[in-house]
Amino acid sequence: MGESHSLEERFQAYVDAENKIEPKDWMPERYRKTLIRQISQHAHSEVVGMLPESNWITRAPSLRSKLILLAKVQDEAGHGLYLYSAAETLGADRKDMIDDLHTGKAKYSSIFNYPTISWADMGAIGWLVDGAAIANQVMLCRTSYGPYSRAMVRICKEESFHQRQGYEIMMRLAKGTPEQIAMAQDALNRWWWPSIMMFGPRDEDSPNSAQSMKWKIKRKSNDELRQEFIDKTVPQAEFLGLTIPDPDLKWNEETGHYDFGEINWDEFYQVIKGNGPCNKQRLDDRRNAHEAGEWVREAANAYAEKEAQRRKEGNAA
Ligand code: FAQ
Repeated sequence: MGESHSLEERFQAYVDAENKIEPKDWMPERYRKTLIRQISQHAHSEVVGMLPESNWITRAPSLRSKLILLAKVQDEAGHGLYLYSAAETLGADRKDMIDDLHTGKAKYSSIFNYPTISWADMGAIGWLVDGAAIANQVMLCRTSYGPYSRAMVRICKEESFHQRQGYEIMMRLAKGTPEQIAMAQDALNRWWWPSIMMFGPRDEDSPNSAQSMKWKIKRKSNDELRQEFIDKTVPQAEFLGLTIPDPDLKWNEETGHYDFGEINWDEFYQVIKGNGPCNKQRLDDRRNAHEAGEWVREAANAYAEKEAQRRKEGNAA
């Protein structure tokens, strides 16, 4: 007991000195569990996050926009893969993680449970959802767990491209015909509040934040990041000539930040409990995709087994 106490103190001092924790280093069990929880939820979000956008690949308005959207959705798959790998370095099993997603046991980001009903939603997702993801993930490039922080560096570079492609779509629509302007405004109206909910509960209602910040898993709190995102995004909406759907949004000279209206926390908790507009559809689509890919996994495993056998025979010879 005494020994583990001093191990924890040494661990904390090591983290406080800004060292990275690597897979084979000693770590408190709760640190490992917290990371597996966060990284696997993050991986699931990337993978489920492909669904709302893939809905529009076949309906993109030009070859150029189709190519860009396709590349973006593929990037999200790649992010999921790095993140599942990062979770595996902590001893998590990929099959278990994926089973937990498919049975509804694991969480993934609330934002992906909203429908994408027009092309403008591709713009709003890139601009707002990737924008929010970047705000949160730039701090994760400095997270204390080495493999997670390294995965985040590449992910952030790709998310920046995603954010630009979304803003470009919004810009074209917002400078277009009255119908296009209305589509852009409608997408902003529907995606604004869910995007600011993405940052998670208010700090006082966030059960994991204090410990995660002490361990430097998280570097900024949910509310700090939400405020940064709002401060950065309001001028972008003004540039587009669109109106953020919050009558209480107002620049506060004293604090140097935008004040904003009350978030509908009841909606947030309903969505993360599984009762959002598209939760069921998203999980059904994931499960179907997984089942349809069974033959690919079987073939890949058969090949891996054959290769292992061949190497073993080669070594014996
Ligand atoms: N949705 O105590 P906290 C993306 C849960 S990736 C659902 O504050 P924590 C890329 C939370 O897990 C987007 N659940 O938790 C893309 C916890 O549940 P638990 C995902 C949420 O971990 C773009 C409980 O509430 N990004 O968008 C949400 O300290 C476009 C209490 O909350 C990441 O995952 C939510 N919004 O802070 C892809 C980034 N918020 O496990 C495609 C990494 C909270 O105790 C297209 N994750 N919960 O039962 C993080 O930074 C953190 O996990 C937070 C939550 C900040 C999300």
